[in-house]
Amino acid sequence: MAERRQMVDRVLGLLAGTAVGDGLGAPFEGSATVPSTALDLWIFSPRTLHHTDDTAMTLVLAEHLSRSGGIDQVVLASDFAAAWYQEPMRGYGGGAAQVLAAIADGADWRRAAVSVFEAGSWGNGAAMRAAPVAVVSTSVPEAAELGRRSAEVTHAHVHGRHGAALQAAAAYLALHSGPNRPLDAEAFLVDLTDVVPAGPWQEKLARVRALLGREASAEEAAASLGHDISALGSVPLAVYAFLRHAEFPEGAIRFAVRCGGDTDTIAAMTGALAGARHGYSGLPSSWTVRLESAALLHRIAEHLTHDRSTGGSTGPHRPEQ
Ligand code: F2R
Ligand code: MG
Ligand code: MG
Repeated sequence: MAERRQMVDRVLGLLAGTAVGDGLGAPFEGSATVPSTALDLWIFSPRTLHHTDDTAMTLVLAEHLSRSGGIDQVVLASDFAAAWYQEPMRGYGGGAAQVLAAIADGADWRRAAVSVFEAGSWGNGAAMRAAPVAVVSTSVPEAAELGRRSAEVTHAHVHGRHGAALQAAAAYLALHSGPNRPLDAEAFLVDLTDVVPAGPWQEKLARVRALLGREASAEEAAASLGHDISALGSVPLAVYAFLRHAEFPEGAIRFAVRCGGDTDTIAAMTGALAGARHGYSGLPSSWTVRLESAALLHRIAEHLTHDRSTGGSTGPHRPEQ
C-alpha cells in the first residue's frame, strides 16, 4: 500500500512537473534569454499557471495509456485530434495543428503526419508529451519504443521520433531512480545513449556529459545544446537541466526556464523528469497550488497507477508483431 502511494506520488509528480514547467515557462517562450529578475516576478506571483499544448497533449497520452495500458495508434491519433479540436488555442505548433486538423477531418494518421512536411515534423511536440509512457513500461528500451510509437502519429521525422524516445527513456530512469541516494548521472547518460543511434543524438549526449563536468551555466548549455523548437535542439537541454540539479527539482525547472528559447517545452520536459524522481510531494506547493488542471492531474495519476499496480485489465504493453 505504501509502495502504491509512493508510485502515485511519482506519477503525479511526472504530470504536475510537466504542467508546472509548462506554465512557468510559457510567458517566456521565444525569448532568447530569461533574466532572473523577470523569472522571479513570475515564480513568486500567485497567478494561475495555465498550460499550453505541452501539458494538454501529455494528459491526452496519459489518459490513453490508463485506458488501454499500451498504445493504439489509430485511437491515440484521434484522441490528440479531439483535444486540439476542443481547445485549439493552447499554442500548438503550426504544422502540428494542420496534422491534427487533417486527422480530425478523418485522414489516416500515416498520411496526415507527412502532409505538412514531406519527411514529417522534427519539432519537439512528440518529445514534450512522451513522459507518461514510462509509467506503463517495464524497461528502458520498452519506454523508448513506446515513445517512438506515441510520436509517429504526428511526428514522422526520424528526429521527432528519437526525441520522444529519449525523453521517454529519461522519464523511465527518473521514475525508477532510488530516491534516497544521489542520482548517478553517468549511468543515466550511458542508458540514454543506448536508445539513440550514433550521430547527432549521441553527440549531444556527450556534450551533456561534458557540460555537467564543468557545471555549465544556462547560457552556456543553451549555446552548446540548442534551445529551439526542434527535438534535437531541446530534449538534450532538458536532460541537462534535470541532471544539473538532480536533487533539487525547483532548481532544475528554474534552470530550464533560464535557458531561454522554447522555455515552456524545455521546462515541461525537465519538470517531468524532476517530478518523476522526487514526486508531487517534492515539487514546491507554492507552484502546484497554482496549477489550472490540478484536479485532472490527480485523477489521471490515480488511474494510470492503479492499472499498473493491480496488473490492470490490460497488462503490460506488448510490442506489435
Ligand atoms: N507553437 C509553439 N509556440 C509558438 C508560439 C505559440 C504562441 N505563444 C501562442 O500562444 O499561440 N509552441 C508549441 O510548439 C512546439 C511543439 O511543436 P510541434 O508540436 O512539434 O509542432 P510542429 O508544427 O510539428 O513543429 C514545430 C515547427 O518546427 C518547424 N518544423 C518542424 N518540422 C519541420 C520540417 N520537416 N521542415 C521544416 N520545418 C519544420 C516548423 O516551423 C514547425 O511549425 C512547442 O514549443 C510547443 O510549446
Ligand atoms: Mg507549448
Ligand atoms: Mg514550446
